[in-house]
Amino acid sequence: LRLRNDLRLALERGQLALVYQPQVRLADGKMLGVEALLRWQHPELGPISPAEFIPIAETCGLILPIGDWVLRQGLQQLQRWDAAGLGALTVAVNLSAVQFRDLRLAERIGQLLHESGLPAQRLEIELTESCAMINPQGSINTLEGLRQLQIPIAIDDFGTGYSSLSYLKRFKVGRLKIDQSFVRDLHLDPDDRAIVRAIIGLADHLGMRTVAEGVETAEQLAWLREHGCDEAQGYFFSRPLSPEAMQAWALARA
Ligand code: G
Ligand code: G
Ligand code: MN
Ligand code: NA
Repeated sequence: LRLRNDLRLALERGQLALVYQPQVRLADGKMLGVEALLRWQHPELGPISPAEFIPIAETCGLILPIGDWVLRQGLQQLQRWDAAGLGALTVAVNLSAVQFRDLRLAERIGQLLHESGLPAQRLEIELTESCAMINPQGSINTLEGLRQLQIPIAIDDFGTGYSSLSYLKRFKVGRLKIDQSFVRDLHLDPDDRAIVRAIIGLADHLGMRTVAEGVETAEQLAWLREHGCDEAQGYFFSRPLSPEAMQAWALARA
């Protein structure tokens, strides 16, 4: 209850911030974009994870304003990085199930894009597999609305939910993010290797790209590259960084 009240104030008082983690193309090591990750610096309790406060925001009507703030902030950051000469990066934003079932989602995001003046292709919406499967037919409709606006979509934490392959085909998303639980023990566990190979093969055949999450070692990276994964993200490249640190990282790498 305390957190709920504090969260109400957090937006107004500037306690929310985005950090960014690079997404790197494996073929040539080029940084293509970032994932935006939300942080709450509580004045007394210190940093609170979105895993803890997003569910609270969902139950008290705060997720839509917070979600809009994240989208607007991420797009504004892209404009600042454009001005700093970082090259046309994309920003991937996580969406909660409550945002996703808002019937005006496409309209809201279209409006925020319009305000930013950026093309839709510079944004990517990340939707978890379990969130997409709460109401699969509803998801198909919502995803169609986003597709009409040419907004790229990724299925996040792929492999941990229970999406049937027939729905996956009908969702028509551009990218699958391979959950980090399969990447972690890639070098130890032949089952994980089989699963990741299968996801990459499936994505290839359905015309989707793959992003491996939670890549921490050169061995994982080499295996993923060798097996045709398109992109990767994880501590091997960088932890999530402040906008300033992300900019320095990108410029040093370019
Ligand atoms: O970055 P971190 O490991 O703390 O993220 C924890 C969880 O919070 C992840 O599942 C991530 O997808 C989610 N998350 C991070 N930022 C956002 C956000 O802006 N909106 C939503 N809905 N979830 C987020
Ligand atoms: O659910 P989602 O995939 O959006 O959340 C990503 C989460 O994973 C973030 O909280 C982020 O901080 C975390 N993360 C990113 N890279 C790594 C990594 O290489 N290893 C681990 N253990 N966590 C990571
Ligand atoms: Mn994500
Ligand atoms: Na994920």
